Amino acid sequence: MRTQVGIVGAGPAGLLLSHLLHLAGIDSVVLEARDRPYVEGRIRAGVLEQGTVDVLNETGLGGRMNREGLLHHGTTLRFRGRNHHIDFVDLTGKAVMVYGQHEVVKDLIAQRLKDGGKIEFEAAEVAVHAIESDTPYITWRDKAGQDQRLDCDFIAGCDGFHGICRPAIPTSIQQVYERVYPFGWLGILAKSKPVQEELIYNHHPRGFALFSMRSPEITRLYLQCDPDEDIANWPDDRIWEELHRRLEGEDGLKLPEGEIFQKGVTPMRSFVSGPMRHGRLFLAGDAAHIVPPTGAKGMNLAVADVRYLSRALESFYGKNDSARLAGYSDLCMRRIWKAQRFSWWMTSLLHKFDERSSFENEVQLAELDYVVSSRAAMTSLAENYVGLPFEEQK
Ligand code: RFL
Ligand code: PHB
Repeated sequence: MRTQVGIVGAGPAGLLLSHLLHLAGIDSVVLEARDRPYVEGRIRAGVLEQGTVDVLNETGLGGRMNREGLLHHGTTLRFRGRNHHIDFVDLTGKAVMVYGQHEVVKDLIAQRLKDGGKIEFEAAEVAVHAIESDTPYITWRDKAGQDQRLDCDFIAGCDGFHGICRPAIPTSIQQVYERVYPFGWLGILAKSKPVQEELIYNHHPRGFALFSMRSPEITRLYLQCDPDEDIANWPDDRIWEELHRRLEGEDGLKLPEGEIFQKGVTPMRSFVSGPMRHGRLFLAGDAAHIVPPTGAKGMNLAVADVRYLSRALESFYGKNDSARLAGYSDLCMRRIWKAQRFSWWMTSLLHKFDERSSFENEVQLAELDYVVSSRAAMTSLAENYVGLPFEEQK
């Protein structure tokens, strides 16, 4: 088999890249280790930056998102049992969209298949070869057990944090930056009405909690927990009890309960590996970087990467110009490090750190107080949360 761009991974990065390339007249094939129901049911991110929403709208993918997604004009920081509203639209003129990542993935898969796109699900033992040459190729075993080979001009490694593409880059030229946090998030989906229209980022002496949602009937809730917490230790009653303790307060906020139909624990880390290119292999999304979810940046960064990558490939094929491909990693890194900074800052602002002294805990509360009382500080939070503007590609 032959294509122009071989894409490993059918997450938001790989699927959107394939869609953007198709619109530019560039052929691609996507290879995905899992089956379609698994990929479409994987519950992850929920907040789309304005720039992500724009990309989806501009490329014909906004239909269901605009009907079913929830446009949020602001968010709430909560501490000492009181809500503090941050008005994104007033502060930045922009908003965010609450629309599940798996819904974006469903929309992308439907569109790719409608456009005749090729997605090979259940591709086993995917391996990339000859990435330092002009004739790279990918091998895998298909779901019928047949060995397959895909020859291509370029390979896009969109296979997430645990994928095979990043390890294909020699460690001697890879620079890795990492911070592992001493906690994780226990996340649930529940059939209960959202307690309010906006998300609540809640600081509490027992640990952080986040109230989010997926629809007017479904809430998404998270609790800070140990990174290796065993979900078996968290029967539903215990989860609700802890959520009530952390989220409710003297202002009378009452969290409605409902049937919990999904739960899981995610450890938290910040991770960057660069450069994002080696020879004819380009990394995008979680394959190259991970942020803690507190800033809601992971999927949005994946979208920004492939937006840049598709334009660079367009210049290569359309104008025989490799300059954008050469500049891809540096351009992405500037955005990635700003998102890393913001995600790290939101994480340290809102979580409980056992190693912090009582002095540092008071400084943390003072910072929260400052953020919600200074228009300058709120603007800084808001402009990062709704997403910094895309840089023009030279
Ligand atoms: P993905 O989504 O991990 O997709 C990678 C795909 O590659 C496949 N794969 C392989 N395929 C073939 N061969 C192999 N050897 C393969 N190895 C892996 C995988 O099966 C998968 O289909 O990476 P991508 O596309 O870069 O997308 C990144 C996002 O998924 C991620 O950054 C976000 O989910 C992070 N995130 C959030 N991001 C946001 O923008 N806003 C949020 O509100 C937000 N909340 C979150 C989050 C992530 C969370 N978890 C569970 C990590 C909340 C949570 C709890
Ligand atoms: C979510 O709804 O899953 C969500 C929202 C905001 C975050 C992280 C996750 O910061």
